[in-house]
Amino acid sequence: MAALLLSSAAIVAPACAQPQSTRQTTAEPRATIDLSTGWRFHSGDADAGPAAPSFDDAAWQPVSVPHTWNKVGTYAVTRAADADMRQGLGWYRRSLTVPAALNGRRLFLEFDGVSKIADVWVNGTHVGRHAGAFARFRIDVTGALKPGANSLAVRADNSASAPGSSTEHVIPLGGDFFVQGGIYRGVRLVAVEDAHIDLADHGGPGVYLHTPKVSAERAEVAAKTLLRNLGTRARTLTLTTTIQDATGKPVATDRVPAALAPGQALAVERGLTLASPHLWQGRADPYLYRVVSELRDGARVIDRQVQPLGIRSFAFDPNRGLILNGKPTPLHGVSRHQDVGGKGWALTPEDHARDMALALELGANTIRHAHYQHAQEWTDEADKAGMVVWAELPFVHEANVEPSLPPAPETIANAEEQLRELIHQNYNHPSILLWSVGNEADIGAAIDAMRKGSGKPAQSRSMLERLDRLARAEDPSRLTVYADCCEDTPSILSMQGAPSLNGVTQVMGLNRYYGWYYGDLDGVGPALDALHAKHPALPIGLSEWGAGGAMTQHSDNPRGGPVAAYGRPQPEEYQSLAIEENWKQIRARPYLSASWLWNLFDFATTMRNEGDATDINTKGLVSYDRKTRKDAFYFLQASWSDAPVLHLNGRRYVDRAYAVTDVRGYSNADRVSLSVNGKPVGEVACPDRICVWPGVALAPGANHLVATANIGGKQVTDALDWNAPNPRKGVFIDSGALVGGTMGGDRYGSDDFFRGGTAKVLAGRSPFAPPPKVEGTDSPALFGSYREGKFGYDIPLPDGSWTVNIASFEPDAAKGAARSFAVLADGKRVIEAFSPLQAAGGVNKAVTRSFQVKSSGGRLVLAFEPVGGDAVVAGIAIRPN
Ligand code: GCB
Repeated sequence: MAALLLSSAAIVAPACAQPQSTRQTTAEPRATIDLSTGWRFHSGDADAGPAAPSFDDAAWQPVSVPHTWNKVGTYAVTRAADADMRQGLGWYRRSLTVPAALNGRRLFLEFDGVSKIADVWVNGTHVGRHAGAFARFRIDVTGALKPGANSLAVRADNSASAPGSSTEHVIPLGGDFFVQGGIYRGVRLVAVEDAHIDLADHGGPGVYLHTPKVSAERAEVAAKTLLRNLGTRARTLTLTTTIQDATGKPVATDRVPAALAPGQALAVERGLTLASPHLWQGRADPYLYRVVSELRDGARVIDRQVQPLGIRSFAFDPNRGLILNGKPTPLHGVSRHQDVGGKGWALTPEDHARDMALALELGANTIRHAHYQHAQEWTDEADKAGMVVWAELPFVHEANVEPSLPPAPETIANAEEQLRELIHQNYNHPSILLWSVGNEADIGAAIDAMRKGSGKPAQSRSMLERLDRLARAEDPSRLTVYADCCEDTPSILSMQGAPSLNGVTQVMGLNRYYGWYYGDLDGVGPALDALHAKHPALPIGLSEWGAGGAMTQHSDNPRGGPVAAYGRPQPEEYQSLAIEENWKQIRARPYLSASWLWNLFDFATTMRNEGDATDINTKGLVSYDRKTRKDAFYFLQASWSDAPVLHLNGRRYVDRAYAVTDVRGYSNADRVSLSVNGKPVGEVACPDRICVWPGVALAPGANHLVATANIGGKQVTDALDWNAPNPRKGVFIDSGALVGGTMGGDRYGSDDFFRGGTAKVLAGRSPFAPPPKVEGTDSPALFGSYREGKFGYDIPLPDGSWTVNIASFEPDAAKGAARSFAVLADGKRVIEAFSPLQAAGGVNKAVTRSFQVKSSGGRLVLAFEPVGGDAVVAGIAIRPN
């Protein structure tokens, strides 16, 4: 809406605005002066009263807004040297020249977002404070500004929310994202007449539109316009409301007299009717009308507001999902956080447009705003794109900075005001169908209890209920939703006895990470079925699902390791597998109204140091800088989009560990052909959009792989280049590991070529505790994971004579005494009964066994057979004799 508001404005800021030019078109009723340039910035508090007009800011840094002082998140296992994680105060100053043409007007400073608390001074006078990082706010500065030059100072405060801190009662109090500081969205001065369309309504536009009755023949449009007269004389005015079609042609008009006494605020409620309305039908047809509201004094327009209007009806059915304008509309999409690598939260309209273009390219038709109010520019994009939007209040993880305590009244009041702002400011976006009043509001107490070993259940319920009631009262035309973390999951957090908050809101959102934080890769379907049966009257949305995808960690077989969460390696191939498997379950459940993959983009969070990144959550389909689409992006694109998709996986896994590997890709073609170095490998079908060429032999050194397909009569290709090792120099397998590595001078690949057994990692006593270290080896990393049970390996190996070295150890004191196993090579027993505990003389001590083999037929088959207990293998090295 900001864009629309600005388009009606006439005073435009010059490129360098200190002092700004005073160009003005007096014909425009509502004038704005853009204040994005000419600021000086100082990080931290400043001693000598920077609010004072006489303060000398010459030494401060010249900046323009949007601006943030933070720089968080890097794809490296250590923090970047130029990372800036400061949480606290940041000062901004600039001068502001009020042109003479604005004499007699009411003047408002309008901020689109200052994080997390803003204090504003004009000419040394404190004119206002706003607590909340995500909403627009306006301050009436008519009395504080004088004609000519003025000084403007803003103090932004993103102090961490801790007991006794300035942000103790300003939500969010927790969460897996970094709250960046600064004036990170637009700022302007707005000038109106004394009598105007209200600017003091929780930052909202003052015009509120909805469509109570919609059919193909007729739509009723309800328009509520808030008028205010701040002047001292009574006014007899007219309010005209005009609906324009997408070409700008008026299609319905309403005119009503509006008498405003001095100081009076008036809500004018009118109904307009449209015959044969063109409906807003999501991505299929996101048709937008505009509503122009004009306040006139006789023939003179004294204020004008322009708002988008999408005409649609909708319902969420517990069994059939979203019904949009009478049509069942299955929703599949993504969540989005608002930060971008290199820019943080300080985004331009172009950044928002590029992000939306990526969501469209993916084939998403719904977006969840994680976990707070997003910029107007972004939500305007969503309206135009036809995305269905879940908009969210930042009530995340806890209701009190001491998670086991009930919410403080100040926190509830702040959350209620942020909710009013969210709803009022976004009311006219047709894309928004759901107001989320929270995300995992009970999890902070569960984590706290887990860390301390005891604790009270979360006390967020009463606050969630209040917020839900408020949202329903503020906007009965939409539905409320909440994202639950844990009900009936095998998550360690649900074990902490947190009572479920499901059933408070009208739609039940479920954040579920099967095959990642807990459970099996195919666990999500049965879990959703059970919750659907338990809450039959509630429509369900899968509000989060996904897995981490580190772009520099790779696996030849992502089934070769256990669930990768909690800081362990998270190769890109595991993310792909988790998304493939979860999606099979999700798409088979038509009762699910929607699913939102977590997340469209990698994002900054100082809670994490995992995968190949520091301060980044790697669950994005696209990298933090938006430059790299991970493999999983193409799987979902092939599943969701109508565009031809053909993608070979593994672009970032160039230096391969094995000379023989499965080649995988994603396509919506019926069949796809592969060639390696110009030689055809074969044509395969791609069931579920997944194309697999098993056991492809690569040439030592460079390999050029080309996939081709015909999709809808169009020839499509994709190609990539890999380097393969020479298998005659040896094969090295890191058993039970999702990611290999170079150990003792040898390049080990991830676990592969195995049959049976279970992959395990050496775990600490809690997800937060470090794992034990295995002694007696130069390569402890090789022992960080292992394969256990009765299992075998069928290893592609050139014919010849080899020495095989098996690395083992005893990970478990309780099982050690009974454990012994035999090793067979090509069916022959080469080791009779091997006890790692006996051989090593203790638990977590490395031990190896070697034997000679002659391979034939291009493979070596190894079997590990329990004699007592389970076999344990940490690594296999095969070297030529
Ligand atoms: C969640 C949270 C989200 C986290 C995500 C994760 O359940 O709602 O804020 O970022 O999981 O990646 O763990």
